[in-house]
Amino acid sequence: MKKFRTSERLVDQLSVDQLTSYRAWLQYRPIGNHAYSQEVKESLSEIIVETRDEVIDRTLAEIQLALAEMINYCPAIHSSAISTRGLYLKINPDYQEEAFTIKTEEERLILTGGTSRALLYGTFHLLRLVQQEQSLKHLAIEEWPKNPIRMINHWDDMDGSVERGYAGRSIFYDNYQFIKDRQRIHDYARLLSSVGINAITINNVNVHQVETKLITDTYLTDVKQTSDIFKLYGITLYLSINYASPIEIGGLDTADPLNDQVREFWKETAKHVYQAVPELGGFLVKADSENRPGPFTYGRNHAQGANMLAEAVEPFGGKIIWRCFVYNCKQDWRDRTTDRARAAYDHFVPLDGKFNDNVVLQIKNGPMDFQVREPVSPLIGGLAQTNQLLEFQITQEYLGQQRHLVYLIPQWKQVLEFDTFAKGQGSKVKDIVSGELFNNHIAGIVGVSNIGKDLNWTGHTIAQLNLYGYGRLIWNPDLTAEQIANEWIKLTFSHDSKLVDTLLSIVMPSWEIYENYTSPLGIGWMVNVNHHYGPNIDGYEYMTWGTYHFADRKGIGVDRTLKTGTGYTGQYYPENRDRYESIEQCPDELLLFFHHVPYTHVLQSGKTVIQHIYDTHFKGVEQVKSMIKLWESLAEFIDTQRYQEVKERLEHQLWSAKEWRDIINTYFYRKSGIPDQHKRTIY
Ligand code: GCV
Repeated sequence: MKKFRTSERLVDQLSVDQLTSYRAWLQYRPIGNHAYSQEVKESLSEIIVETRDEVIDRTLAEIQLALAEMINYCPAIHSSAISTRGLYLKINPDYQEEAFTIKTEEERLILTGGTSRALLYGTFHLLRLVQQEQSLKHLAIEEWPKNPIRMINHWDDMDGSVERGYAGRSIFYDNYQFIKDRQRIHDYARLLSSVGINAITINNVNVHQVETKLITDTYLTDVKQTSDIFKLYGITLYLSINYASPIEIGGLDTADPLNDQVREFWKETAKHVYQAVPELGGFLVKADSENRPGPFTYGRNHAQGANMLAEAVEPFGGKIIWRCFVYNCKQDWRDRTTDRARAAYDHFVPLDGKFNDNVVLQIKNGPMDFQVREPVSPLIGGLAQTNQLLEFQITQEYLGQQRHLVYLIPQWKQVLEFDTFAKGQGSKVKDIVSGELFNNHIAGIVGVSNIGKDLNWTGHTIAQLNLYGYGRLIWNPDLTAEQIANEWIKLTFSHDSKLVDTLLSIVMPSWEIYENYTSPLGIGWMVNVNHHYGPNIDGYEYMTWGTYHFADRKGIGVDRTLKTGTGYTGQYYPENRDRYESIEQCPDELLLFFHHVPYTHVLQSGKTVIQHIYDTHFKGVEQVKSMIKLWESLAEFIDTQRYQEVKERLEHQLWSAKEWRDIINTYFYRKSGIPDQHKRTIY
């Protein structure tokens, strides 16, 4: 048995520590506890499986690999039982497609799934239990995913770069070609399926000239070969397309969705693409957004644009995923009436109910753009008759770009638990995007990838947790952030209680710590233009992007109220509208998103806005210092490579946090003239 199933060449080149980084949460560390190892050997002494297909073959290979590594035992595979023990894999068509149960029945373990994909998920679940040394003696597990679509979007370009990628270059492309050695993709597909991901787009939503040809013969063979790899792991491939393809590759002079030739172009193109890749999930479209083409050019609306494409892919069971990130990126900063936060709702709510059944709208979690703190997009809950997907960003564009340690699940939990009141109290985001509340045909969650060619996939080792956690959370949004981190730590490092507790105390508050030393009270941005890293308070203040803080000598914040502001609060159902509209009731952490207030305004916490800014920024830096101390106390538990890599990033994080602290505090001290009550150093 190979030591680890990745490319031989890669294994040969890697040191033990490097391989450990590469394995991420699929470590399959040898189990030292002899009694437990014996228990596993007995429960899984053989594997009985009646039917075989390519996904089941992967499943079986995974069990054999994992057990060989963890307990030095390789169970035989039989098509019928030859003893009273062992793991029985069964498919039960009465189960939901992706549901599985794992039950201990006498001496045997029965893993039953709706499809072979469910067996794969069940197997990874079981192997997680084994790595965490949990007893297999009385299992009665029932699992099914809350979200039907659990997707990753790659923002990879074919030159090999990754837009907003902080973990190296693309694992798919280099120099406008698909990378021929596809082992990395295999290993990635395996990692994704281990946490239940079932869909992926492999190219950037900003579809440039060359990528437009992904739907042509130039690249379709490569697309098919890539899709075949993901298919082995139950993952459906989608492509991002260029709305202007009829012009760019079809020789037409228009992309008007109501033009017959355009409609014909898309029908023929879809037919051709599906001949090459019959299992393709469909197309993802960013239209009329950030200089991308779209139906607005022709005076058409987004339902007309999306439905035209939907008709083209419909005969092949395809879906059109249509992004709602549509706003005016050429706004005049002098114009206080236009509010970017309003845009998605204003564009799409009037079209509710007008989209075809195989169209699904993809909505970012907040109304702006993945800031450290934003309210939940009012479009979620605002659309009652339209399929929708929620979009998170796993890559940390505005959250420290994988140089800062930030655990994102606590933020996403708040989004999923948010009560929209769309159908009265209890209309939570998690039940809307799962399709349950409005009975949607297509539903689920999408996350923008945080991986690249870096050996540890994510640049920052701890950013592996965000990918792991994303998969686990969208499978079951009721898992707590702490449960997810706890699992990941045990799988990735060890279950020594000091290690687990210490690492938990590092990751759990990390989002709040990042917020403490960066942009305060929901105002967002304050980053450098274009690359979005590091503090630059006025970076976007006089630009066209619609992201302003309006700080002057008296106060700060954007008035988005109905009474005196942009009226954005009116996009929420009354309970939330009234809470956000009122300065007294608006939660402190979102105050500056909704209100323009004087620096002396007293928050619900009892502090003034200015003192809050000073206090959180001084505190944030001290918190990063504590994180470093905690990490240093783990040196003996962690291999040198992962330990050092994280330590170096934490040290950089401290430097960067100090920059943020001093620049923000100094800026607001100079603007307001109000000194810090505690007389700390401000420049
Ligand atoms: C892929 C933000 C990012 C862009 C990204 C865009 C989007 O504006 O900065 O890099 O483009 O969102 O989500 O389409």
